[in-house]
Amino acid sequence: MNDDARLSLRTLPSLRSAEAPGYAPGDVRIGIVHLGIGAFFRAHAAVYTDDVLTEVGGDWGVCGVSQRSRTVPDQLDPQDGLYTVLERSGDGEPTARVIGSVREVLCAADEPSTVVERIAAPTTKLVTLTVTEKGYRYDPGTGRLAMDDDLAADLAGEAPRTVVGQLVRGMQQRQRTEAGPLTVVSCDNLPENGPLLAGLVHEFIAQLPPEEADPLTDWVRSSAAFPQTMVDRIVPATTDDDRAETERLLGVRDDGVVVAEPFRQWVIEDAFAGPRPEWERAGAILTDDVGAYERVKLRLLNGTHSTVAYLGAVAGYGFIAEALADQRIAGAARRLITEDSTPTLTQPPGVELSAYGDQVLERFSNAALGHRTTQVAMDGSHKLPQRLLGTARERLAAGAEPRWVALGVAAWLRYLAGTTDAGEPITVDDPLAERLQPLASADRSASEVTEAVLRIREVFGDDLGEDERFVELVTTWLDALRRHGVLGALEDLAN
Ligand code: CS2
Repeated sequence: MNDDARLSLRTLPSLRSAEAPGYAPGDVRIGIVHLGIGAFFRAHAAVYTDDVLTEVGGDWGVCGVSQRSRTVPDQLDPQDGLYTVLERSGDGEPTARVIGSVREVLCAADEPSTVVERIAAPTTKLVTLTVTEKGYRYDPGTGRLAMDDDLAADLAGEAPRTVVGQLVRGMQQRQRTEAGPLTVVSCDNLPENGPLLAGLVHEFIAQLPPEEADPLTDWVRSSAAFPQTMVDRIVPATTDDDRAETERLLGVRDDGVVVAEPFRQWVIEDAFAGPRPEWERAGAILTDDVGAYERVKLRLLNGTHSTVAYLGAVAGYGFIAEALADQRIAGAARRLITEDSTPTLTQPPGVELSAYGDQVLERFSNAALGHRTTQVAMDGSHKLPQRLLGTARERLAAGAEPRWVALGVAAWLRYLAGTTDAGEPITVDDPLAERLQPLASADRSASEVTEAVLRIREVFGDDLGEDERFVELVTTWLDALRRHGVLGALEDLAN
């Protein structure tokens, strides 16, 4: 059924006031498989690829894969893969840009074999991923696979249900059919995301029978690449108001609209196994040293983001911008950036760290985004290690006291207790919630909570829970947050 009231290739020519793709999406063949077709990818790498298709064309269409949910396939299938990026700068009208780079959307849970076939197709040159930190099924404390029933089933040869299983079975089919090299591009906020994923792939392969493992190990080493990347764009969850605004701008309904800030950055290690889109034409930075950019982003942006999210949520602020408008929380964020995180960083080419920190706080203050504290607060057990705890270790090793990192950790512990300062319930969304919440209960003393949670190796490793200085810093903050509330504990920070 042709729905003239909905975004599609048919209604694309009649858009009211939106930027349409500068090419014919229906003519573009798939060259990229993306695992994890959530909002971030659709507002980030899919946009860079859309720019390249507009500028120089190429068979860089994307087959997007949702792991379990049918939400995005059901949103985009009737729209021929088209969707809008609604850009909200906070200064005046939002802008709408229709993206055409996504050419197919699959739900892996419904058709796991099709996912393997797409990865194995000779026309597929890259697999990109945004599956969130927990999607790698790894132990943040060791960087190794956290074996579970799904991984075990994938190893046993069932149709793969995990990202690593899908990658390995797709590579195995490429190796057997001589489909050519493949570059696997992790776009998740993980330290050394490419090498981490390569390690998980090799660890999975090593557990296969030798007759499978040996040829596949050789193929991965000779024909696959796992470049490291840093990705950056704030992409809040889409609301009904966003959808209504988009329909007003387009003149047709778009069920798949995603919202984003104007800022975007993509830094990619220039290490590919085969052809790739010329993403540098869209502003991506190709470099041999992603590490410096990655550490700056994970620590200055994401570490501050998580700290503001936990302080804000417990203080009763629903939005990041709202929390940062409170000078007590803004004061803590500035001190985290200048006193703890920045001293552990080196300046990547073209980046001035204090200006970067100011820009981060300015981006967070964009109230038009409606970025919720709870969205940033989720999955803290998988986020804190790379966002705050690396900074803590390096400051402690330098003989300094990471007071503001300790505040961020204490705010997370207070958040895990499951209530705001006003006693409102907080729903803790975290893969380790069942283990963490009893340990962080308000019925236990601040020192009991701190000592118990900092001994969770998957999050804090074997060292931070044994470092008396750090335990004391976190305990003191947690006690203050409990006694005085967030805003009371930070009273003297407003400047
Ligand atoms: C945020 C990130 O939700 C979160 O954890 O800190 O998604 C953040 O918005 C992006 O990394 C910005 O590039």
